[in-house]
Amino acid sequence: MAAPGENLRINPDRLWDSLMEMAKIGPGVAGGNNRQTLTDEDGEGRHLFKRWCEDAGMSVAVDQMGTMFARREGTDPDALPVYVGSHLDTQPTGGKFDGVLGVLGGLEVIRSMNDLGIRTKHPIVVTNWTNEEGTRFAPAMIASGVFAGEIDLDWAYDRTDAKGKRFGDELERIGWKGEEEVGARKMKAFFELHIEQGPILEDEGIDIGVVTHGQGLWWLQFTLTGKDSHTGSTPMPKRRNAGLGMARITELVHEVAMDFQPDAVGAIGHVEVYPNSRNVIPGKVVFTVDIRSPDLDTLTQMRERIEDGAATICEALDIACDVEAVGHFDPVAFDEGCVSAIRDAAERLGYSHRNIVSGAGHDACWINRVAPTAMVMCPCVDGLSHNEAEEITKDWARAGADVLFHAVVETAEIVE
Ligand code: HGY
Ligand code: MN
Ligand code: MN
Repeated sequence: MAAPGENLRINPDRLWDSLMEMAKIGPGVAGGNNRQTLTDEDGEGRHLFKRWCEDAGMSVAVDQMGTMFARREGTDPDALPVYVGSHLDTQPTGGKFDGVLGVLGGLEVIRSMNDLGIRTKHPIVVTNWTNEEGTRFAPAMIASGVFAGEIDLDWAYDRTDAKGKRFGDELERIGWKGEEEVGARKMKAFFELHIEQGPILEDEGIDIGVVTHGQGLWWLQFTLTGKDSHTGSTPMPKRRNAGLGMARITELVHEVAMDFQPDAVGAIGHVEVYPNSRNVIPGKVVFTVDIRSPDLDTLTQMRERIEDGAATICEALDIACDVEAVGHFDPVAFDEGCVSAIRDAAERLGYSHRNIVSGAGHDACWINRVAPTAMVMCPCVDGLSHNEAEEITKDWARAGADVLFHAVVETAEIVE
């Protein structure tokens, strides 16, 4: 029987095998994954995860946003559970580990508890949050946002993808729309294991990122409206070129982010051009500006400068400019008690570690609003993510999951 804080270790081969097994579902075209939310592939991955959880003795519940909760009983059924998890959905050109490591790392904690005969006072719940990526249906972290009471359920159901399909309809179609009220569950704590998705840990040769904060984010969807016309016969002064407006705003976003270095990033990753014909000046473009900063005041100034600058650009080009905020959360400071549990675990297990601010958004950023929350990160090769070439090593996965194991079972209070 393991004693509190004893040198608990997960089974790295079993974790790695499960990661590789899940990666077979929704394969990409270059070795990664395309398992986008609410697709048939997402549904298949959910079924596999559910089967694994049931094989590990857990009961699986699903809420109205499709989020999955796999529960391992504690000795006190009334004690608030400790939650652990992340997301199984991926980018269209995603990697095998973004999100998946956190869900299957949580499952590996349960499997290891079963192997070692560990009992805890508090139940433990492994969670798969629906649509963390926000790539098919904006915004990102939509299900954890509804759970935290920051996003309205019906607004979420009405989100549409590029083909006009509704979130709520697709959730029903794949058979993963649960009955449970979103957010009714109360948590003692939530822990999320995630790859860093940046270069710091690998560059410094450090095993574990103790995530103290997360960047804040705005997703601003711009719709510029000019006039379709012939690229050959329309005189330059008479053009109302929405594409040119987008190009100038793209440059503006980069300049604003560079003005606030090192505490700012900005880019445009989503673009729709209409009519998208080689010999038609685009009369309409729709694109999403993604700006982030760990500092709230910086984030606010960035948004103001970009929206004011875009209005000036569009006025000069005689095109209309509409902006809709389709995603937002403020910078996050994680719970110091949970952060310490992670740092102490890394220390006791002999893993090198450092404090780190998460550049990417995570479900933990919303759950931190409703429960004590913290994250543990492991390195990834070249800091690359949201790319099919995303890679980690088995040792990095082991280190992250070992630390997660300690943080979760100690917070859940091991019972002798
Ligand atoms: O956008 C993000 O930071 C996350 O990968 N969804
Ligand atoms: Mn992720
Ligand atoms: Mn991601």
